[in-house]
Amino acid sequence: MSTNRTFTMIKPDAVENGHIGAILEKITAAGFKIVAMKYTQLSLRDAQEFYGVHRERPFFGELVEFMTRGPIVSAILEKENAVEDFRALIGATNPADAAEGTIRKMFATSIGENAVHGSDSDENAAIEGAFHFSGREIY
Ligand code: RTP
Ligand code: MG
Repeated sequence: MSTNRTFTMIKPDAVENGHIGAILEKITAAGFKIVAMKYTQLSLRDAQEFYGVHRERPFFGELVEFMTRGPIVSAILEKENAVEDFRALIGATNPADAAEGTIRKMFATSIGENAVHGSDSDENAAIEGAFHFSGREIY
């Protein structure tokens, strides 16, 4: 398996609840290398574009409002099998269904406010990473 990349955000709920340090610790302890990272806040337009695939879903308005209400940490992570392994590390979308020890089980509060994002494919990881970072911000 070749080393590759995924994209993550620590969402506004986890930032508000003071979990940035604990989540980054879990990520690096699991073997992910941080190759880009920033503390930022999404504009309405950013969030609508980033989650555009969910535009027709009933929770879209709520999702955009949540993702823009405060700062986030966004990062590009590198590891063998990064996308799949990171999805396993964060756990199911709904923390009630997430396995013990996963980031969402530990830090998420609801299906909507679920602490972290993880890309769902190599293709989307590349698109999402490029949405948040220029080439000069990736090391
Ligand atoms: P993400 O994209 O943030 O990593 O989450 P995911 O793949 O596990 O879930 P996805 O289906 O892509 O949904 C994106 C985000 O929308 C919010 N959501 N709310 N209220 C609801 O029923 C509901 N369903 C999804 C969550 O914040 C979810 O992570
Ligand atoms: Mg998703």
